Amino acid sequence: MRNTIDLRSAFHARFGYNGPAPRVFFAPGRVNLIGEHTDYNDGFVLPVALEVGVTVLAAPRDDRCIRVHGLDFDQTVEFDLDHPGPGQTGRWTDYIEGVAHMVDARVQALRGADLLVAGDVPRGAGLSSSAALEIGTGFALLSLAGATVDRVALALAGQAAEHTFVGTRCGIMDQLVSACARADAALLVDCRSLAMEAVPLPGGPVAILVSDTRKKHALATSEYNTRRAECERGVALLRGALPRIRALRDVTEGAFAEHASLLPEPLVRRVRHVVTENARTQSAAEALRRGDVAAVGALFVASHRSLQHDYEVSCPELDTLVDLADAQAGVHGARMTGGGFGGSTVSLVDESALDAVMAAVRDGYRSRFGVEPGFLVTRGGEGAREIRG
Ligand code: GAF
Repeated sequence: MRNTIDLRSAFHARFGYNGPAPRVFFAPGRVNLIGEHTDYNDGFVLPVALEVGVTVLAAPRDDRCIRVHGLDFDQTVEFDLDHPGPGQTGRWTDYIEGVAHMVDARVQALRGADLLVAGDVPRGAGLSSSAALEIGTGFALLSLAGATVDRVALALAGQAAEHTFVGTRCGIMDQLVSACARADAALLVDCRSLAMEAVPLPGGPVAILVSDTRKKHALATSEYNTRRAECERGVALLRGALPRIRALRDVTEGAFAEHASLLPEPLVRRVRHVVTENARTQSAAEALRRGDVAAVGALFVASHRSLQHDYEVSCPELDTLVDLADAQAGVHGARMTGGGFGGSTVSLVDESALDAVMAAVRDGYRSRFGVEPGFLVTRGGEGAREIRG
């Protein structure tokens, strides 16, 4: 989280503000342990909130205008809650304007506000700085309006904002973990019922290492929407033999094996990824509950190969980080995390081996791509909250 003393003085300077101290809110980014591209198939995911995220300073206004200053972009933008813009401008403010309108539509009583937002999630690393922006600003606006923050409803508002104002047909994982995560735990989410379980992380001797390719995921939005459409087409074709299925979540590994011939290339591989990834995610949650880190690591490795060859959302940079990590002593397993086409990997690493693993991965990656990867170690952060004092 950014230093709130610095942010308060930036708030006063930017808005020429002399009222009572602005309130401070924080929402985290995330790293997904396993369950990739399963959320929009009504499946299971197992993400962890990070300790880094987006900090929002907020003071109410007497009108219905939202004035927002992005410290990282050095840009101030204004919009009016009563006259929504068209959205999809491609600017960072689409997320904020989108969530403000979605939240306003639900509670009907938002006040205008001055907002200052500042992040410390590495940008473009696929760690959901956008979901943190949506959840942090939505949380702030609801709190200023005196409304009770229903965290699941807030996550759904963030997802709706992304569909409408940004144009990505994302699932619910990123917003839900940013809003609802518990410290030191992964969040097992059933993305159909939205039932959640905090599964304690091994902690102590095992760390979660995030390695950033520093490659921007340029194709992410168009390819993401294509994958989602392929899954929907897969469901439609499988319904010929399995009329009761509503989503790929309803297809068991046995049913898939029996009816795979109904699916042409590449749909057969797309569906195989989702069906097997759902099973892996539930197995990983079970293994985590019994503290079996080796079993979780083996599932990471299988998940990555499935994303690489069947779902085809990896890239040479992600594959290299995974292969380098998997070759090191003390690494239980590594995989790409998030939407893919760049972004980051996640590895389970013995605490005692962390420095050696980072050094070996850094050297190997730099000698192939000429850039150093970024690293971040997390113990599992907490969901969105107001920071008092
Ligand atoms: C992105 C999306 F926003 C998530 O909803 C999820 O689908 C993820 O890609 C892939 O698992 O982060």
